[in-house]
Formats: sequence, structure tokens, C-alpha cells
Amino acid sequence: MFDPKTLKVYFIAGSQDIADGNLIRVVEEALKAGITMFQFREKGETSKKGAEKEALAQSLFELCKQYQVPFIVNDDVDLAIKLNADGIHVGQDDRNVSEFKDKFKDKIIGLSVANKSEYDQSDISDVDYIGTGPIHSTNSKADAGEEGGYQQIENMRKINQDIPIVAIGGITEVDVQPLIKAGANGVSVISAIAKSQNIEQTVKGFHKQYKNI
Ligand code: TZP
Ligand code: MG
Repeated sequence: MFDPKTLKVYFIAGSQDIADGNLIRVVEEALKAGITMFQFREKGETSKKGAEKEALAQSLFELCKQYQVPFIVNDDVDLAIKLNADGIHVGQDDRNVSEFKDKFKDKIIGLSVANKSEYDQSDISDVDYIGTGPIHSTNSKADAGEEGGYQQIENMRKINQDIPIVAIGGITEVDVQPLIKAGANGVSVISAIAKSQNIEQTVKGFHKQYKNI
């Protein structure tokens, strides 16, 4: 059974998101500080490909195991299967969940669902959580679409009262409480952690926000 608490401080990153490219160091610091899930999202022109990508994924997966934090692969279903990763996250334009769900029976399946029309065209019966955003503007994804604010989460929560929802897009710790009030189960971030000058403080700052809810 998927535990929605793993969505609380969900860190997403690829080497393209790290100033000096040292993703392993950043993920290790984030794990030490208490991230609750990690998604390997190696994307774009400068990203690693092929064997190099696989080796990086393997190293990050091993690190996540040490901290007992689920390791999720973005988009690359074949890589997730090959590594026996803890889960996969796909978007609306990626492979359809129905094509691979049988290979992820005891694993985590995440799907990006931004609005009602995307929700209506998605079969969420095998999906463990949905990612909804962008809440704010973001520099981390070129085609992120229009920002929906906290209302976007409220709208999604009205459509489905049960599905675990993680908010995404330009999120910092000040957003945690309003997003949880709007119906999210957690927050997912790239730059807040990837570009932080003090990863420990940033991750702990996110956790603190959940204390007064
Ligand atoms: N999907 C919607 S917004 C986004 C993704 C992957 C990027 C989130 O990154 P950041 O830096 O936390 O805005
Ligand atoms: Mg995708």
C-alpha cells in the first residue's frame, strides 16, 4: 500500500538542475536532511544518456536504499524496470499507465494531472498519486503550462477526494500550509532544494511547516 506521507517533502532532480552537476552530493545531503521521496528526472540537452544515465540512476538508487527513501524514475519506464526501482512517474505525453501497470504491481505509479480535462482523459485506477501544477511559475520546466495557484489543488481535490495529490511548480516552504489546506498531501520541489545554499536547513524548513497543521 502506498503511504501518502512519502509525498511530504518529495525531491525531484536530474544533473541538469545542479549548478556543478554533482547530483549525487546534493541527493545525499537531501536524504540526510530527511526528504521523503526522490525522483530521478534526467532531462534535456545537457542531461546524461544511455549507460551514463543508467550508472547515475543506479548510484542514486543505492543511496536512497540506505536511507529507506523510495526511488522513483521519471518517464523512463524501461530504466525503472531494469533497476527494479520503487516506482515510475509519467506525464500526460509519456507512456500510458495501462501499458506498464502490470510490471509495477507492488510499486509506486505517479501521474501528472494538471486540470479537469487531463483528469477526465486519465485512467487513474492504477495510479498511486497525482502530481498537480504548476502552482507558481517555474524555471525548471520549459513547457510547464499556466500557473494555477493554490486554487488548482482545491479544484483537483474537489474532483477526487481520495487520490493522494502532490503539488509542484515554484514551491517553497511558505507554500506548504496553504497547499495542504487546499487538499494536497505533500509538495514536490526541484529548485528549492537543488539550488539551496543550505540543503539541511531547507529540507528541515519544509518539515517544520507540517508541524502546525
Ligand atoms: N512539472 C511541473 S512544474 C515542474 C515540473 C517538473 C518543475 C518544478 O520545479 P521547481 O524548480 O520546483 O519549480
Ligand atoms: Mg514526463
